[in-house]
Amino acid sequence: MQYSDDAVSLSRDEIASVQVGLLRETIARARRAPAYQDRLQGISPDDIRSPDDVRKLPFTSKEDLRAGMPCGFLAVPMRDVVRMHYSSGTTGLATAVYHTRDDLHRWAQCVARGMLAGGVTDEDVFQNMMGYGLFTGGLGFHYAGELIGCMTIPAGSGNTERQIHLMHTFGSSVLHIIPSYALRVLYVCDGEGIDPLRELSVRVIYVGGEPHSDQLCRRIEDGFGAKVHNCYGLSEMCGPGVAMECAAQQGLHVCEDHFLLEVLDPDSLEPVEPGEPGEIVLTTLRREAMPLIRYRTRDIAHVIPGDCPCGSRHVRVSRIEGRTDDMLVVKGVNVYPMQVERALLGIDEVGRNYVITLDRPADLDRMTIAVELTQQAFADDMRRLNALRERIRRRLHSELDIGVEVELHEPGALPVTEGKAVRVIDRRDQEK
Ligand code: DLL
Repeated sequence: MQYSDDAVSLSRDEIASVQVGLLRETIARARRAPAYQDRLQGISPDDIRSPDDVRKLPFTSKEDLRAGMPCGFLAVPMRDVVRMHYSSGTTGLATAVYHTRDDLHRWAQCVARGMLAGGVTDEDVFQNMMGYGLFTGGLGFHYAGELIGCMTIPAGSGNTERQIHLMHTFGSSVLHIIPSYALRVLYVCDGEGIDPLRELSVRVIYVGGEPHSDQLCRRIEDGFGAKVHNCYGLSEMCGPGVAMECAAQQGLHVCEDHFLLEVLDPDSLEPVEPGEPGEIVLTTLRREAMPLIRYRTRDIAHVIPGDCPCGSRHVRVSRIEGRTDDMLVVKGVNVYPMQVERALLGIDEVGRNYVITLDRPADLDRMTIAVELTQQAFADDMRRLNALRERIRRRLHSELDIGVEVELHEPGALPVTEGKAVRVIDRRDQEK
């Protein structure tokens, strides 16, 4: 029988009432963790009468998790823990996240909900091209694929030729992959003379785990002839599956019966209006081993106002627009790496990879953007290459409001990672 999920059809009122009940339980459970005993003093589950009452609770930060390592946030006896993951997130020292058996099952349900919303069924062959191991990307989707009943191929990341061979041989129809790595796969297909549109059967691709632009998703869609769905998550909540894009591709639905979302101004910590960007702050509603209250993700996104045509009333968020900690201040101007990607990938001649380097010669900030071109563009004569460099430079200038240096490279020249891409090298501190 096809796996299904009733919670997806909850009304707004039902979601609010489920959240109040679960938030009360979460407070009671979190109190068992040493790190929350003091913080939650004086707060009673009865103080929660609406989801907005979450604002009566204290925040939790990555620094708090680090200070509580290894077991300060553990709310169950260790014998109830069946797995741990270990995450550095995007920056900094790693922290442990623990799961009970039920936590793992509910995590699989969240991811499965998103996969169903993208049209995945038990007839699909699902190739999971994310790292298995301490990183949550691989195992997080693996059990969801099996829950739905897909033939699930635990391909892991890397070994691109073998990945393509698997897709070809087993007719993989659904992929889960880091977005920058998806472009690499297309590049290798090209080199091997494989046309993904004719020779592969991919129809749905889940991407996530790192910031990426709409333009990048459209390139992956065109390359594979498939629909790309964005999936957001972080190890501290579980991993992938906190919010996923449905077939309408108009934002990511948060699993609101598992996570309570706030979008706050990162300075005032007051809620922003729907449509306005702010920091995503999340409270787990069902997690047993490690409930987290008002966890400050540092990810920036906005709530998408209005109803989604897919029918789900679970709130939608935009793609991640940046992080409060990846903002670069260059020549006094705030710059997010995502703006660079957006500008570059709107240019046809630009290939699949770019790297931003910052240094400070003669005490002045300099931003250099190394860009790989497509094979065809790179083969052009010097005059046309110079004109192209100037066009890219101007495009970046108007997007970022600062002058930048542009270097053009041949395809494959810049370093690639099979995990999360490293896009920014900031050498300014070393030059003080
Ligand atoms: O990256 C979980 C995940 C794996 C999500 C696979 C989706 C797919 P962490 O390693 O703890 O967990 O890193 C979490 O990655 O706070 C974001 O900054 C970033 N991130 C995750 N998904 C997206 C996305 C996993 N779809 C951190 N878009 C988060 C942009 C993302 N950034």
